[in-house]
Amino acid sequence: MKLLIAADLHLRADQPRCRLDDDWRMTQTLALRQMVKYANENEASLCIVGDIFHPLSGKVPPWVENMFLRQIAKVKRGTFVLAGNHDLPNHSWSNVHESSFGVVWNSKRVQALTELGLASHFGEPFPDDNQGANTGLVFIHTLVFASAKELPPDEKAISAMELLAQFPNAKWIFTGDNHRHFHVEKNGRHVVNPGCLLRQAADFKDYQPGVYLVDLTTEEVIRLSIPDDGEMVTDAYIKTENDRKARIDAFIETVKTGKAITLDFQSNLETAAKDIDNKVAKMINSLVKEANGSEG
Ligand SMILES: [Mn+2]
Repeated sequence: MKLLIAADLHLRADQPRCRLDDDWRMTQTLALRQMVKYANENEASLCIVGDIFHPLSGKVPPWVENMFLRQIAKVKRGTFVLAGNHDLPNHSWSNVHESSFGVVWNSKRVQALTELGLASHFGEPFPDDNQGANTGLVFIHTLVFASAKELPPDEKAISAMELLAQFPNAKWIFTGDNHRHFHVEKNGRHVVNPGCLLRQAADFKDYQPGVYLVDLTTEEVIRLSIPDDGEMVTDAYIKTENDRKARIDAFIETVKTGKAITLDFQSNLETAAKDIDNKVAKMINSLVKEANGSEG
């Protein structure tokens, strides 16, 4: 049996700030199409280990839901899913019918990952009637890193080794949440984390998104790339934000050092407002007006 392991699709209507695509909808459609193509040409079942959709509200517009449903309709050997933290409003399964994941769940185009292995929706306990509990497969949406030295200090993250220790009966553990892919193998046991489907942050510019093809019989694990043009990822918005911060810092510094400052607070503000960006200038002008108003 072969599985195509994907996670963290983060499908969304709004284009991420780091993306320069002319047609964000088409970019997402092509990525989904490639994922489905990989599943079919390898005769694999598609397994999506959480975060199909992006907004933390769990809700995307119908066209995003339909974009996903129309593509997975072509999968020949079944699409299996579980909900990630982005899929459930307030991270609770009790809200599933308020979510876009719920639309997918009720569509009959997907099956539960509990049919293949031990699986639970984000934040939910593993169900008692877990049909696939004894297959040696575990599917879980939780933050895992390949090694202990990569663990961020302040997050609830664990290492692949810790995860293997938590599930001593698992031969394969498939994870979602960490957007950077890895595959760790230890004594014939595996942790496979496919990472994101498309780059959605500037620090992923040099990252190649993809999925894993896993053959449970031969134990072969193959990384397959999802085409995603690195030129479509920019950090320009970060520079713009930094420039803006630098201008505000310069203004504060001017005020602190008293350089070019008169004793008239209002004229100081008006002078300063000329040098800074519109939003702050407007804010200062409205404050000046408010101050004038309160005098009168
Ligand atoms: Mn995610």
